[in-house]
Amino acid sequence: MKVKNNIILAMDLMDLNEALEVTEQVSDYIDTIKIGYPLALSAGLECISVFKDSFSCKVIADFKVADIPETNEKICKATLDAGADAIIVHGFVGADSVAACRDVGQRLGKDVFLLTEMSHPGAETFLKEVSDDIAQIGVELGIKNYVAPSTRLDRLAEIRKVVGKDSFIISPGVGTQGGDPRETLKHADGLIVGRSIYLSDDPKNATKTIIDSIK
Ligand code: NUP
Repeated sequence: MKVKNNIILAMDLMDLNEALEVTEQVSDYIDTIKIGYPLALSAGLECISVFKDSFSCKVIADFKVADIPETNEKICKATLDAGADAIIVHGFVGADSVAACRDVGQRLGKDVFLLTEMSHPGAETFLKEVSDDIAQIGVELGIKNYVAPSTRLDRLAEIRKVVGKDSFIISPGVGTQGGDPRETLKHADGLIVGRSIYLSDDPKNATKTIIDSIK
């Protein structure tokens, strides 16, 4: 996946019109939008195609799919059929569940992102211990796209080592959660940025400031 200016907007505003207005303001700079449960549950799954039609953007559905393989398959199919270009899936559920997502992605010609370690402090309780193994499962399954945290650069660097330089890593936690854009891009290919942009008084300028800081 090619991401303009290496920035993915995490659009977690829950009012569709407001979400579209803010996205419009940054659309010169950003061509990839991540939509998760906050917006999809408030505005409906159709919001994916509304974004795609309005901005000709790529949409990554952040549904952190984490179920048995048969259910994962249904979730991925419904999401990708609704127009999403990619879907984020959890790895802690094991290889069979991830493989089910991978297969739907392959069948529909769409991307599957494997979430390894999460960016929030609570990820240290359980996930941190197993995230290298999760990344390794992804490698064994031939997954090429990963999500790994900008808030713990040592962990991000380690996960990069596991998945290799040819894999594509996008990294949340930049800005509000404390991650630094420039440092993060030493290990990742794309930054996921939400509140620092969509809660800013001037989302366009906030985006430009991040872009200037990573040049
Ligand atoms: O580990 C993760 N951390 C994280 O923040 C995995 C994620 N998918 N996210 C998502 O990235 C989170 O749900 C939100 O949509 C976005 C970060 O937003 P913000 O902290 O920049 O507002």
